[in-house]
Amino acid sequence: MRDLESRTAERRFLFPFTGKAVAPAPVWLMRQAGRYLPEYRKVRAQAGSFLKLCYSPELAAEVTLQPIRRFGFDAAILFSDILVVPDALGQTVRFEEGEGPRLDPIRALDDLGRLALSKTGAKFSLVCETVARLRQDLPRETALIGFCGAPWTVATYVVEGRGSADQSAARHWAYRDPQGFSQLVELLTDASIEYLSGQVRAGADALQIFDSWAGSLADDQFERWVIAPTAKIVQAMRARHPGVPIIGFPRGASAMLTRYIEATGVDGVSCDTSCPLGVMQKKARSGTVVQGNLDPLLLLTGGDALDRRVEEICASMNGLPFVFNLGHGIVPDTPPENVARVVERLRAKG
Ligand code: 1CP
Repeated sequence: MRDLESRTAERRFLFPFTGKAVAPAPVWLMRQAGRYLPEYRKVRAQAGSFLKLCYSPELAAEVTLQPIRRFGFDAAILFSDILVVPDALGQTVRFEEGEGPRLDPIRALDDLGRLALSKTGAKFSLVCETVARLRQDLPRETALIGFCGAPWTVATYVVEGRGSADQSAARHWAYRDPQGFSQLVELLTDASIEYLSGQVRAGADALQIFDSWAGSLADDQFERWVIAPTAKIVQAMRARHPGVPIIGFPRGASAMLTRYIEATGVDGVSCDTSCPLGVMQKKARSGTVVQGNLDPLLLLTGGDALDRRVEEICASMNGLPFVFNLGHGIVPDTPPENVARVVERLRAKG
């Protein structure tokens, strides 16, 4: 793995991570591959199921490349899903059309025996093969971001068996039986370390840890289930792969952002839509790379409202190490023209 300095020379996305602001700001968007693109829907149909798409290196690489070809983003994000980790560990995961993920729930320590790190090899290898293909097929100037779900967020799906409004099944287990729940979180932490390491060995330039449900925890629980496992992942990655930037996305937890940055050791934070621009600016001034935080709904709205907010975000972060992104993922009804419009406007600022 070449060091950050030499990769940075080719890839603008990495500039902010060496402390340098760059104009125009590098840009990529969460869920930049997906259903809003007709070319994605075509490949998705060809693959048959969502997980087959994730485990087909050729097709997964193709859908990762689609938004790069269309919009020329500064970074590609591996096409996969955070639920690949429990699936590879041995939990049954299905994606129902239009309904989201369904897993056979693990509600207590007795069920945990269904999952094992030793089962992950074959499925993790397929994802790493996608990464290796991508590093060959992507333009030299495009960075490649690998990712995993944070152990807490993945645990909410493992325990609930689906997406939920308040993550109560996982939060309840964590209160009722913290020792048992910590065994699940430790298993997911260890699996995530192996998964991310494999992605870096295969050619990922940077990593993002998605903690979409970080905002549902009380502060003492946040310490134990968000901070501690994330810090362990960051430490392990630093030891194995120094110089690979790590971005955390503790969605819904802006009030805990300072603690999160200090205690986990991440290089960057992806800020959600509700994070005030003033808070992002302050974090960037103190040396953390911030990423964010356009409301994905403005990509549906388009027009002046979209342009104004893009301007506001850029003006607020001007001259600070910053990556332009959304505050959460692109929604399926987004007109691709609005995505093109944002990229054009950002580039015009250069
Ligand atoms: O029908 C389809 O094609 C499935 C839609 C879809 C897509 C395009 C899912 C199902 N996952 C993905 C890809 C995906 N998921 C990526 C690929 C890279 C990119 O950004 O382009 C990434 C990084 C994720 C991460 C992910 N999956 C998160 C974290 C980020 C977030 O959005 O909060 C979460 C929570 C998931 C779970 C998941 N996978 C899919 C859905 C619909 C969901 C949400 C389920 C729910 O809570 O209801």
